Amino acid sequence: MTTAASAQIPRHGIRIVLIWLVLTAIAAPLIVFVLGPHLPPGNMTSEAGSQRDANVLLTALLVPIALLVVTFFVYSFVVFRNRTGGIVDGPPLFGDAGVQLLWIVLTGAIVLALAVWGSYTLIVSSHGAGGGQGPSPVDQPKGHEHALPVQVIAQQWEWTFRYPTYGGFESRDLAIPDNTLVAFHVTSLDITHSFWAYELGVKADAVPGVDDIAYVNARHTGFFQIRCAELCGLWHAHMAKKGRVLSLPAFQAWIKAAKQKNAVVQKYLAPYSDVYFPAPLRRAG
Ligand SMILES: [Cu+2]
Repeated sequence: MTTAASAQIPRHGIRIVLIWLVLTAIAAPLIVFVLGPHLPPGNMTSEAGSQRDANVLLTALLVPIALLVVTFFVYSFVVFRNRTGGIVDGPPLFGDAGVQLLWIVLTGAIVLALAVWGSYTLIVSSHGAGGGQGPSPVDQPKGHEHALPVQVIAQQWEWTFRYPTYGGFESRDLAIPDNTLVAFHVTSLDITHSFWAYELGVKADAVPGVDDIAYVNARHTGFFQIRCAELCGLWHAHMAKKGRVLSLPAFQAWIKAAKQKNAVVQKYLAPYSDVYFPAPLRRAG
């Protein structure tokens, strides 16, 4: 490399950093304030809200890194183009200890900080919602002992729901009250499924013989999607329905009507329990 060319390097570096800073200053507020509110899974529950905040932070952190790479490439394509027409090899590069060290320290710090923050969010601030931590989540939300229990039962290929506070009746529809802490007790009758209530920010494994608890506190009324998030056989994709968050009076009215509607099957149901054993197991015994 000629002396003149080497002298140009800091100037190019400063220009790239300046362009990158301007682009980042434009992109960061757009991500946080314009794109952020629309990122999944929304804000229907406090648990979903904390997951959305995680998505906003990750996007806001990753976009400057992507912009730096793109800026460097575009700048290089434009400025360092070979305009002579002939095929000329560029000067050989033999590494740069400073840049390498900076790269390792910076990326290492970002990854470690995200790992610490991600673990904290998963374990503490999301209260085990969707963490699938089994019957005793590492962290439980305040007042969890007074949470409204709703049992979610998966089987090939249907979801049913039981309300132990209201006599343990079983319903094919799911409704929960707003501004109330709800404890989903997710289990399965046959094989492994996964209860994914998208807008609630809940994804909990449904495993036979396991009572998997996930808490949610819905901020407002509305519909939410329920899906099975574990490939569970031929009609896996049919394990989809809509759940509802109702106001407390509407929920109580719904409970009354649903209990009445499902009363005919009540006598065929097993008594309410944390888990149930599927018929083949019972036959084997
Ligand atoms: Cu399933």
